Amino acid sequence: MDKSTHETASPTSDRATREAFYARIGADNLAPLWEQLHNLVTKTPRSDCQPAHWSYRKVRPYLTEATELITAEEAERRVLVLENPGLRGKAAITTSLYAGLQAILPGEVARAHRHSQSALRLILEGSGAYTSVNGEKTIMQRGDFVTTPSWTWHDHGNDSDAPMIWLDGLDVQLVGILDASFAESSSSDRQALQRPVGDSILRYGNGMAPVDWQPPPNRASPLFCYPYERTRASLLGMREGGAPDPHHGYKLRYVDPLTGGSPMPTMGAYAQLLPKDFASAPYRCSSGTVFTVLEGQVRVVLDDRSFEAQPNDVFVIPSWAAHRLVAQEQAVLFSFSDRPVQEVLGLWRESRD
Ligand code: GTQ
Repeated sequence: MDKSTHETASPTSDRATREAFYARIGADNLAPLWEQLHNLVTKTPRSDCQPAHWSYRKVRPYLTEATELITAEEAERRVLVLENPGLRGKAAITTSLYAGLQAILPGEVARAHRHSQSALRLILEGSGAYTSVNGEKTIMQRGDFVTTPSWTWHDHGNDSDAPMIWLDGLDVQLVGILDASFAESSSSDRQALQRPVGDSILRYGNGMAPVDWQPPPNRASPLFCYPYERTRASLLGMREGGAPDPHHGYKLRYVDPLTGGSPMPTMGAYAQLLPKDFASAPYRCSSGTVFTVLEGQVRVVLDDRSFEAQPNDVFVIPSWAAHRLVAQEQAVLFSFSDRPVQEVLGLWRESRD
């Protein structure tokens, strides 16, 4: 073999020559990998998503203003989007997920539609409004976790005498990156009801299932309401039964009772109880995670900042950001993330320091 092929090549071009080359090939839709390799294949996640905190006390008056500005009917969904400060203009709370606060006044209806995006709701304020999913109405109370899986018809209405506010979580960005968004509006405001209130809890929520049940094509749980009463009873019961996990306190994930998987394939949802004076050990995982406080108060401590989260506040921890949770009083947190997606793709990681 020619000896010259083994010699180390010396740099042959200056910056200007290279830039000129990049410009020429750029005109043919080509780009040099070597200029961006280290930004594409990073040693650890490098997210534009920033840690952020929305105080309910601050946001709540804006929701009242929004109800004076536009009707639920005109808006279709009257929502203030929680935009991550590192991702402004993208309607994203993390790189993969969307979150918003939806308000619906007594007598209002948010008309029926369906879309390929999966949605979850966590009820923050009010009681007695409903969401109908695929022909079944669920009456919602504070703390309830409700799903509207991909391509299910859903409409919301408020027959109570007070405003109802909930946190919406959707996989908008995930579906967007896959170019898999489809949506349809119903010709009627309210979908026809096919089953009585509570039917899915009776059929799927008691450790049993209809004898010939088959998994649906959207791969979502047929149970779509998880009442807070039950979640809370489980968390309080666990507290009596043993020591908390040093990183999570007492933490449960919501499941599809028929598969053990997440309620919807694209988003995992969690509830955790932090006992009074609990201070978690540092933790991080590769799923950016959105939290809301259901009870108590939590101090969230990151490397370069910390904040105090009160009931109904929302906060977000980006992928791979180490954090600790400190509870001065007993606290209950709800959270959601893209963890099931990363797990099924073999990507999910955590680090427990
Ligand atoms: O309630 O159907 O926050 O379709 C964003 C998109 C809520 C909903 C949102 C939606 C909904």
